[in-house]
Amino acid sequence: MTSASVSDLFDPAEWTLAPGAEGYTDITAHVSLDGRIARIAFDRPEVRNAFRPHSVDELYRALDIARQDPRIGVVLLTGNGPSAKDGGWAFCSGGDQRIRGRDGYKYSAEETSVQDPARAGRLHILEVQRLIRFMPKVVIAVVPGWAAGGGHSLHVVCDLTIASAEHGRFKQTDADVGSFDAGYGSAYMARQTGQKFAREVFFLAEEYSAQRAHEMGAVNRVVSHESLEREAIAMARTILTKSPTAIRMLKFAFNAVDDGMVGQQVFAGEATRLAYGTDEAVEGRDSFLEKRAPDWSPFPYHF
Ligand code: S0N
Repeated sequence: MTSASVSDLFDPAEWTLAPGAEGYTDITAHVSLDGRIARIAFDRPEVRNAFRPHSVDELYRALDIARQDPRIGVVLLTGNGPSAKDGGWAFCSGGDQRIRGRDGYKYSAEETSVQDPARAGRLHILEVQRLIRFMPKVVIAVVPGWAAGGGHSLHVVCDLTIASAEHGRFKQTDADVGSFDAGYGSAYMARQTGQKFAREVFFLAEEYSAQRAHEMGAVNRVVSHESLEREAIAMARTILTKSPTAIRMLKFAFNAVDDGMVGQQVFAGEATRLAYGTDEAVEGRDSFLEKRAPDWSPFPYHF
């Protein structure tokens, strides 16, 4: 696969194909040569990287493979480009409006050869949002162009966003097309920018430059277009110098305040996993297996 066939910003010297990525049609998935960073990209530049149900299936699969890979610490989510039609760049323009049915996104003959009524109408991009939110790794939205509609929501749910100064554009078109992300896309955005800006972005559906989105608190870094992926990789490399456990616990701690009981569950699950590594937990397990009362005497009530 040549650089040009992936994206003009893609550096083939950095990446190798991710496991299982050979068959993808709507996305591309790569891992860095040392196996520690994943690059997953929408690959429908002719429609500003809009996703159809099949795109979302592939995206979910690629993200889940990255989630389960113990070597990968950071995921870059981006959009390939530019469009061969008009040279336009996009991160993602949300759901493909050409195939939106009355009750969501329909699989049609052009979408898949397998007609599965159980899957019709699923807004399963929300499952992708939750995967990004709950994966114990940092996910960076790398925005080379438009982030619109459901694509805007995806950048919002990512842990960090880096955007192209020249082509990065943000627009929440949901209300223009009778759609609304009433979950993370809006409520979590309000956490980032404050209520006034988030309401403006949704109610006016205007276009914002990367710089303006940065000023609002929705974008971490604005960099030159040509350096976008290099800078994203540099951010990832910095994160990879940190303690994986610290990063994981911090991500879940940042999430927990907005995620209710599920946030508590995710954070607590990690705490429990850490506790299993202590002598105290080993004593609890061993006492059960050895059919004796546990001896907690070596373990303090206060440090
Ligand atoms: C992105 C925009 C602003 C770019 O404008 P620009 O640069 O002028 O390009 P265009 O000429 O408009 O586009 C180039 C070609 O690409 C096609 N195209 C663009 N976006 C889409 C799309 N989303 N679906 C299908 N085709 C698209 C154009 O038609 C054009 O094709 P040609 O050359 O053949 O004419 C601008 O394109 C724009 O506004 N796009 C639409 C953005 C949008 O409204 N997206 C949908 C929003 N809703 C969702 O995403 C719902 C799904 C979802 O994620 C969700 C699920 C559950 C709950 C909530 C949500 C949620 O909304 O977040």
